[in-house]
Amino acid sequence: MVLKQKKNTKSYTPIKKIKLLSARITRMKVLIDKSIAEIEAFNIEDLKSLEDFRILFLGSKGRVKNLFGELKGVPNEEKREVGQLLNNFRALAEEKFASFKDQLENTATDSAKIDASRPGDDQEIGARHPLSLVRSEIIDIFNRIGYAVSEGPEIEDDWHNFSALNFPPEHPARDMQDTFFIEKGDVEMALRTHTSSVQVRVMENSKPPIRTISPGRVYRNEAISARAHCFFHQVEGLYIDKNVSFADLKQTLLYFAKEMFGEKAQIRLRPSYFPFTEPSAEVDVSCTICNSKGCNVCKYSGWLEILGCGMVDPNVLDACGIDSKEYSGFAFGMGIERITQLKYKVNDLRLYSENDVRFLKQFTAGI
Ligand code: 2NM
Repeated sequence: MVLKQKKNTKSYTPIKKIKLLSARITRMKVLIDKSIAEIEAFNIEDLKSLEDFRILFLGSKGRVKNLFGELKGVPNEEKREVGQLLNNFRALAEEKFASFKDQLENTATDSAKIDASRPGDDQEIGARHPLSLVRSEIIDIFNRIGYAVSEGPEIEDDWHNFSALNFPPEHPARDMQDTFFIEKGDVEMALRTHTSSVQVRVMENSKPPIRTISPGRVYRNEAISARAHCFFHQVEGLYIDKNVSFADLKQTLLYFAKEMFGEKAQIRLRPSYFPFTEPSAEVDVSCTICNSKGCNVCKYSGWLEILGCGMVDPNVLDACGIDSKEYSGFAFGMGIERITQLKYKVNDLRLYSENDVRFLKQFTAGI
């Protein structure tokens, strides 16, 4: 009988059991719903509350872990449904955590994020180009004695580049082999071969006294080598007033040489020829590399050629509308590459335009 009863009892068991288990599932569903509401209400506002959230829901003793633990007691036929609910619940907690983590890590400025004891990142410092450094230095030196800076176009007409500057029609510089010519409509234009063309404009447009320097890029039709390039940079100077003399020119250039190469620098002038000046001279500075003792840079002469100069030819003054009977002036021109070569011992002109950082970064200290 006992067995029977037992049997009878057993026949009731499934109903009882299902009821019991249903109560268990209902309880889980209630718990999940409660936890979902908790997730939604949880206020994450910094890394600390984010971590609290993680521990409460996703930690090893958190809600997700606990509820998944209870899945073991759920009968197989209901595991699927409850498992689905639990998966959704876990996904909700993970999504909220990831989204706040992302936001906080990208915007956080609080001390939890910034480690003030870390060494700073290295900053790559650019360098000014040596030609630019030397150009600025030349401009500064002449600014100090009252010279203004004038600039003009690189594409010039025949008048400003040649005729006004007393270049005779048959002068070799007017040849295709020496100058780059370009067609502009019907007119033939030249890439300026010197910045004297800028000074023609200054003379045409202003009255003496004139004290100006014209830095800029110029072009010559030359084969490129270590010593020549088809473009380079010049600074030309012009001073026009009443009674300007050759002595004024010499003193101005001596001042320049001492400012540029040091107090010990000396200059010497050798007679020369330029179409726009008469008389003309070439100027050497005492070799700063060997103190004039003789070295391979000055070719054991003790002197280095740095510029050309002269008294502005009266033809040039008159062509530019300045009365050569009332005024006189001097002019000079130097290559920035050449001055830079002497100052920084650059042995190949091509280095200036190749943009090799190993060359350029040697000038960082000049900033
Ligand atoms: C030089 C040498 C000598 C020069 C002449 C002029 C101007 F416009 F007044 F005629 N400007 N620059 C000059 C004179 C340039 O370069 C070697």
